[in-house]
Amino acid sequence: TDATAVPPAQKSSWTNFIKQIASFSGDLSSLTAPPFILSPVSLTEFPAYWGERPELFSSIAEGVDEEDRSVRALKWFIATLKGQYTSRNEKMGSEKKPLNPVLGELFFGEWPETETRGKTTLTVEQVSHHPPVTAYRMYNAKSGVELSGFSGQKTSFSGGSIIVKQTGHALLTLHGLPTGKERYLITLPRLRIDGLWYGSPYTELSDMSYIQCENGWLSTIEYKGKGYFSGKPHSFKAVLTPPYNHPAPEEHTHVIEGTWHETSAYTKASGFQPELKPGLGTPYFTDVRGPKEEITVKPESEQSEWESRKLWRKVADGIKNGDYEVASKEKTKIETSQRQMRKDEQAAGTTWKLKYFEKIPHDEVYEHLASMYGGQPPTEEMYVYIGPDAVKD
Ligand code: CLR
Repeated sequence: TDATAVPPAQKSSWTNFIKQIASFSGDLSSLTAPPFILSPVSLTEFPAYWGERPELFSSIAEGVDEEDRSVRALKWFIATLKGQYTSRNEKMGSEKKPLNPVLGELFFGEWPETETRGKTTLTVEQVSHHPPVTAYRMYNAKSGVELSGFSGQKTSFSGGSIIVKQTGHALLTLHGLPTGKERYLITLPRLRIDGLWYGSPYTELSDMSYIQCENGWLSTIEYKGKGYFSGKPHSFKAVLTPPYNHPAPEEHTHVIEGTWHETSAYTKASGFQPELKPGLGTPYFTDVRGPKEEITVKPESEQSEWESRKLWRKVADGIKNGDYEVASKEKTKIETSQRQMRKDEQAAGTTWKLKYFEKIPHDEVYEHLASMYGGQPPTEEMYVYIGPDAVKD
């Protein structure tokens, strides 16, 4: 096959890169990729995808009961997938290799307050360099909706595709409901990076992910690509089921099908929210064909040296301008200074101190919620947000 999207001068280096990937499993970030596939954006910016539908996020707390809030949590989650998994293709022509964050790298931003919603803020910190792990916290004080979590990847190669198992989880907490707080565990789908031979990688999702509310409502989301149940790429089917002791489970089971990058709709009429019945009222459960709202970030002149865009500016400019010599020289500078910091720490018998998060080896909330649907792994670590506006309740 001809790697049509690969610039002629980079063909052999692309073939080499693919071969490296194929004979390798673990942390892709350390592999050297040809310039055409490099993205000028660091992985610390990726948690911003969670916030690009700010109205859907803050309005989760407006649900009238547990069922309504679970529906809203599912709707917001599905609506973030397009940004998470197809936006590089839209912006840069294909999936690309993001910049590999340094330990301690930070990313901040917000979605400003409007008439219909309060301000949502995002704090991201790179909490491990090898393997890369990113911790994040997103918070809307007005509605009391908070998302916190961490993200890592385990990669392998199979049938010509990169398989990415996401590690980590997210917790969605609704603070200050009349009934107290309500927590949801969100797990993450598996990725398959296809299109490698052609030099135009794209992401498809597979397997399942879950949104388990502590009051028993559970969304099970199944992902399929081309050639599976709908034959369309980026397809999913989500089933929201009530707690085991619910008096009318059948009428309160919600089934939604569609594509996460375009539209989805109820395929089984639910007794609840009759306006969402197929063919009635609002036709779609999610419709993300319209624009999303990107995060607002302070100008670099006001950022610290540790903030992602400022830290990587020269590398990013090199990549964008096609000046890969500059990009690689600047990248080496950053890496050398990181190595020196690690050496100095070792000599002094200290370790790097996280600024906004604290690592806990076992997350009891995760354990409790994962046990409700038999989620794996049975236990997991967590990075708890300890910034100035941490919510204590
Ligand atoms: C990071 C966490 C986000 C969702 C997300 C989307 C795309 C993923 C990314 C995560 C991790 C890094 C990733 C990327 C797609 C490609 C890239 C797996 C999971 C790898 C490292 C790059 C492979 C290189 C090819 C493009 C050649 O919430």
